Amino acid sequence: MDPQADIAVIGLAVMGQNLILNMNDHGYTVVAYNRTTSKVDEFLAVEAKGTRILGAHSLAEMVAQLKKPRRVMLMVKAGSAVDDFIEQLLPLLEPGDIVIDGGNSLFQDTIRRTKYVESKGLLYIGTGVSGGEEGARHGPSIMPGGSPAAWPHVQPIFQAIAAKATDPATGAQEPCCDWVGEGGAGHYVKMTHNGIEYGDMQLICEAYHLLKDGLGMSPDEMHTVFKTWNEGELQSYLIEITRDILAKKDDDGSPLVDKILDTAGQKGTGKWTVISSQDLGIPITLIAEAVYSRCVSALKDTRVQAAKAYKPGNTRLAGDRDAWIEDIRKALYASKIISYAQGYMLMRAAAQEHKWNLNYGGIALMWRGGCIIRSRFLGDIKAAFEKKPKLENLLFDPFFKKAIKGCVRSWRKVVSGAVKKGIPVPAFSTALAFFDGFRCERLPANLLQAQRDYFGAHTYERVDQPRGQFFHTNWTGTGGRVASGTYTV
Ligand code: 2AM
Repeated sequence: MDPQADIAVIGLAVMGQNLILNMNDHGYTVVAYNRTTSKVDEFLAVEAKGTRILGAHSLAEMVAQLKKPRRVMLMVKAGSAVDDFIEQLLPLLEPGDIVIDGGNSLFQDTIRRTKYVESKGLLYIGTGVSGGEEGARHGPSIMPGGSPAAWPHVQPIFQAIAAKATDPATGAQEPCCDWVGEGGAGHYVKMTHNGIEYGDMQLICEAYHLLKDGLGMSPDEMHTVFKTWNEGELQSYLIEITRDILAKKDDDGSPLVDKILDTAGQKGTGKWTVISSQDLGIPITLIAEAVYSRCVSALKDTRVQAAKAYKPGNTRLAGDRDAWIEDIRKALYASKIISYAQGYMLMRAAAQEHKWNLNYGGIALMWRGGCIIRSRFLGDIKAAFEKKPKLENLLFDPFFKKAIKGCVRSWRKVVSGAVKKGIPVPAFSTALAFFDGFRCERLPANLLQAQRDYFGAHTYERVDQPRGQFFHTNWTGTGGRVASGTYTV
């Protein structure tokens, strides 16, 4: 029998299964394989029953069912499982065949694997897939990168199964999937997406904390606030689920959210984003605070002790409640703009470092639907890059400039109010501190350079001399004349 499958998917955990079912819905014939082959039989007998989905009990059997060029997508645990499968697949595939990794791989691994697979004459794609189980089943956001020559062969499948979102420029429905760039670009953009997701979630949690402890609101009252917010410029999936979470009752009829232990977990993509920002020297302070806030939350037992040692005082914010709610909304909106501006600064720096030609508006459109950070706001970002593809910083776009200016009074009121009352707002306040630093023409780093030169002869540049000339001062009269030379880490 002639090979009839359009694509193979390896890995039958929930994401893999749902992607297969989604591909099947769009008319593609998929062959499914899993290390534990009993899962193939279970899948074919239950979830895939009555579909055209095929199964295989060995990689050779799987490959034999594929049309050429063969497309093999891995939906397995990130890490060594991906490398192991690549090794097993290479002898079974031919030049021109395509290996796709749809897991949450570290972008450096994807850079390495792209080079390795290409060196064997095959093509490689490392792709972010966002949207959780539901997204995978009915339309995820897909962010592919790797070997450019592979893209035309997977584009029809990926764009068919991806979520669709309205392009604000044309009003047309566009797939939330487009080619991101070479090597690890797709996984880098997915990683940044996850970092931004950490930031968005932390911002919402801080708003919730202020409404709860600052204004004494009940979950039902907060449900109404989030419902209203979701009808305006904050409209997004995360605000929407927060609205619904606040309305959810436990079996005894009390709000479920109040019963949930306040310790957050993490799987590491937020951390990777922050590590990459440190490598590139880009201040993504909001995502960093979001990661650290999860770490603080994890110190539950220590916090319980500390709460006894440093008893919090009255946390109620004085003044008109409705005015505070609107101020908190604006502080959240402004902080969110800062977070996305920082995320885009990071992607821009990574693109420069790795020579990726990223399409920033296209990325916003990919995130506009299907994924966890999907929002109306991303349409505004797309529009900003549409107007000016080479926009240096989101904060210079007229729409966002106006938005920030319209929020700044409320933002300061909320951050200072929270500080006075002892309600922690690390993401709101770091966003404001970044904004104030970003728009500060003369920071105190002149003093810092003087300190560095004082103790380490690290030299400094002068305001009255051209850039690139370095000076050293013998500050104490006892040091030598020799500078240690300039270096940047
Ligand atoms: P399994 O069902 O045989 O455990 C999510 O964990 C998916 O990744 C599952 O399909 C799982 O296969 C697969 N997976 C995890 N680690 C693996 C490994 N080291 N080798 C092959 N597949 C692996």
